[in-house]
Amino acid sequence: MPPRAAPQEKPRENQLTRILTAAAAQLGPIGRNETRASAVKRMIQMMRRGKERGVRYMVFPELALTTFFPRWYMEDWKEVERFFERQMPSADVLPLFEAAREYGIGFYLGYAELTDDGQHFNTSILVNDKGRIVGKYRKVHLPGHSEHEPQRPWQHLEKRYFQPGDLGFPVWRSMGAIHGMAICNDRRWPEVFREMSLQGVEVVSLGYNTPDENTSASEPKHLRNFHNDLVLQAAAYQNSCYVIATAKAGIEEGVGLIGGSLIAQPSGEIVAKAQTLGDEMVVADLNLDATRMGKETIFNFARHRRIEHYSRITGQTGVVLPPEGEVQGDPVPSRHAPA
Ligand code: CDV
Repeated sequence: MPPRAAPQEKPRENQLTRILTAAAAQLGPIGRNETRASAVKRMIQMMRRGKERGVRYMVFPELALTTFFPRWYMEDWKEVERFFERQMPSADVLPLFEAAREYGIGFYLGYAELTDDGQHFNTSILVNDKGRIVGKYRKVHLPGHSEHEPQRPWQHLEKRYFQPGDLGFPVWRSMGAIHGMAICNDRRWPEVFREMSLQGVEVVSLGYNTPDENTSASEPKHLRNFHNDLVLQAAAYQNSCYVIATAKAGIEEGVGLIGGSLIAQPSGEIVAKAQTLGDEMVVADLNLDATRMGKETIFNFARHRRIEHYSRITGQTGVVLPPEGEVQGDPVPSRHAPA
């Protein structure tokens, strides 16, 4: 029998042609009395450093302009709304947009949005390297509670202060990539990433404020960072995309926030991770063409998804248990039974 020819290695097309140098721009704590202008100044400092390192896109945290105010119960909505933005960019935030244009660096920014008709959202925007807003996302999965729970050491009142997002999970073409956005708790929900990857997403940006302790149930502290890595890496792998996740970190108004900002690549591996709990930039070259392998093979959705079996995903929220009682199954014939 003639020897079998070695399989020809397919040439890799467009190798290293689409690189987006990106950064997770982690912020250390922002105090209750810190001004937006001060937070913006810190972000611009990072942008300047990003420029020196060849960064073209930066991701800032969730609610990046103020302290994480849902930790306090406030009855007076005037007090609450002091943490919200009525326009974007406001005069305080405009310098960040100008820096983006000057340095040619696009960014993701999380903030509390108050609309003209009085709606409150936990929002992020995608701003391109010319300083223009190209996309907006409003957080869908709001964690926490809506009433004061005095037994907790601090509150998590996102369900009180925000409405669930009403924009779904769009994606946008910008800066040579297909971008999607999510915010904090969204990362724990695989549907979020699948919605975006069904639109071909290549880069998902996500900001977060995650306390280092679970105040609703007892849980070892180390799990907070473990679960962060776990869901972000799984999302990157199962959707063959990059995930840039950026924390607000450190002790903020007495509450510890996990850091661990990271960039995960389509293999699910972490390519860069924060070392500190302060202002820190984590940089990586995103090879956008590296998202194709997974999208064309094991996660080729058009070939492999079986939507006829997925109706519960959109038709049901809570768990519906099977009927009570153990299923008996058919009797198995015994080897020792008389013939
Ligand atoms: N800001 C958040 O959404 N925080 C949640 C906490 C409350 C668990 C998170 O998922 O990290």
